[in-house]
Amino acid sequence: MTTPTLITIAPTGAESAKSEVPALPVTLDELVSTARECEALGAAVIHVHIRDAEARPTLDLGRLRDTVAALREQTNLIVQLSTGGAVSDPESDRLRVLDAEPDMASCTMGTVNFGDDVFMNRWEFIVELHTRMRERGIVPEYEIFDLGQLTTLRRLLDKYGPPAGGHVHVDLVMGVPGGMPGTAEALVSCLRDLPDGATFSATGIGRSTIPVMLASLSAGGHLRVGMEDTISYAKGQPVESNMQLVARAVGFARLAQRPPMPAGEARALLEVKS
Ligand code: KMH
Ligand code: ZN
Repeated sequence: MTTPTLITIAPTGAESAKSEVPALPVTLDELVSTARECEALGAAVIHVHIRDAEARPTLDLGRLRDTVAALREQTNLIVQLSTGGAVSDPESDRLRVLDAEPDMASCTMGTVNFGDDVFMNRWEFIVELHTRMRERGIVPEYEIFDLGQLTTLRRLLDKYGPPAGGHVHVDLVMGVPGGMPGTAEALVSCLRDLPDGATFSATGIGRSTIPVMLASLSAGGHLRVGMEDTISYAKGQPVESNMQLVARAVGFARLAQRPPMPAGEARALLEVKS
């Protein structure tokens, strides 16, 4: 039996500037229309970073609430808010993201060098995020930037119990300068340390996008794609839209005989409340 592929779209991120990447969706209208088109192509989850009126990354709670409401109203996608934000965001703002009551939220399992910056995720902060999500029924996606962060995840689950819903889903974010490389070998070495029963998706930053996608499909994993992670479609060819990336992922998934997973099935798999 084939396992369908859960496809997550990460359309915006916090790193690229709209002035340099004009196709980046930064307004609520742009985000919602991107979400609708990606859903029609086969995405089931949307990983959301939002921007302010000047297209700068923001964790403004009012905007986050409006975004969750609009995506719920106009799509059937599972709405996952980023608690990672931008590297400069304080912990208090990142925790407050949960007040927007998304279906899911990201929860990164450790500090990592992030290009020239540092993406800080202290143990106490991780515990606080995990605990608050458990209390509120928000399903985490545990973000793993390096192999040792899977050890942190196992420690977290051992000490503080399973996440809301009980199912553990991780996303391997590969190829960040400072994290694990975006290679098949690195992906395979992560598999051994996944918690029992966990599912995983993977995304490869920049030029590691395609190798990671193919490795994940081969290893029974799922896919995250989008302009948060990839702004070149091929060498010298900027990404035209998030839909272009989802369409490519769907094509690879179908070739692997693992068609896109419908959102309803994804909700059941991830134990997201309907
Ligand atoms: N923007 C990165 C510093 C997440 O969304 O949880 C962190 C990030 C991870 O994107
Ligand atoms: Zn993110």
